[in-house]
Amino acid sequence: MAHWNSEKLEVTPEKLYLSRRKFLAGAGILLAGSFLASCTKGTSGTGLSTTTTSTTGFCNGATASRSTDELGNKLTSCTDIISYNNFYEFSLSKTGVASNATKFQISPWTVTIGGLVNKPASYTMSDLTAMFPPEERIYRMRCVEAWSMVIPWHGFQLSKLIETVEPTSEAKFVKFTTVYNPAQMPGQNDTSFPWPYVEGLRMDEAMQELTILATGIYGKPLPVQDGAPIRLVVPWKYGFKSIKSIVNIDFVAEMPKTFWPAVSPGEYGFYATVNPNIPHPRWSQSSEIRIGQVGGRVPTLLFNGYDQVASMYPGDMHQYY
Ligand SMILES: Nc1nc2c(c(=O)[nH]1)N[C@H]1C(S)=C(S)[C@@H](COP(=O)(O)O)O[C@H]1N2
Ligand SMILES: [Mo]
Repeated sequence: MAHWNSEKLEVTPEKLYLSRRKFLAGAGILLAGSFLASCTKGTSGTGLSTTTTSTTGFCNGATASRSTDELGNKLTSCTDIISYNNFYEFSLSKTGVASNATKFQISPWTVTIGGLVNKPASYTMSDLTAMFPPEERIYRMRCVEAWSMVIPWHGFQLSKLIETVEPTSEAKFVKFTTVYNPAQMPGQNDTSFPWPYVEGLRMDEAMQELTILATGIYGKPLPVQDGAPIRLVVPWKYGFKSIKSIVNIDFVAEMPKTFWPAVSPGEYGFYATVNPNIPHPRWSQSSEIRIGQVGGRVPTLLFNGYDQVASMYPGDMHQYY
């Protein structure tokens, strides 16, 4: 049983979306612009607390240094974080990701860093954790579809990794790519999506001290459903920017073509900064449902409450949606 409030999210229910998509595919008119959001959200009260093989035991001994974030918001439970996910490579259903991810191989894993850098490099996960010992970061995560969590990540500042590869002066953006492995990621066999998932940041956003590469939650190694073994976390942007299971980081001169703007142009922008005053074309962004929290919606904060990033976004905020 879902234990957060059952108030309707202002989005198309997932089942409706899926049947509509099937219909469109059957009719041979699968329009890129017709997809629902990166975080299709059912409201049917399906069981977050249902235990599956893929989540059993994971949360035993989960630890965090505090029980709230810096604004006093309670941490989302470990169980909710690992059983309610967006990861289209495994499933379009939030509660189906974990069970479809059990056979995914995360070892060995190499992250290859290249493009406009003086010192391109390939690092294994043990290289990375040796070079950059993980620290805890408690961040709010706000999905573009108006739900949110408060997550105690473990990881390291992306800026530290960037400094080791020495980007050249031509490098203006950082492009991140998820692994392409259709044999182990069933969703990648759906060729109507432009796999692999790609994301990007402007160089100053990538260097911002809040931006991390996460390798754990609640003091445990990241489970596959949350983006194992390594994923980006950019807390002042909508959740779809925080790309999972990264294998490539490339420094580029032009703004990369990223997954959701490619799938659904006009709906999602490159910047995707959280902004309660700029609605999605189909729903308001002024409030959100905090997963696991009883008692109604909470207001959405500009930059998801991370005001320290404001100076990176001068002028009309519409250009940063
Ligand atoms: N590769 C990849 N990364 C992804 C996604 C995805 O489908 N594939 N979904 C994104 C979206 S829409 C959200 S809201 C967050 C969800 O992260 P979580 O499942 O760990 O809460 O991951 C983001 N990263
Ligand atoms: Mo999302």
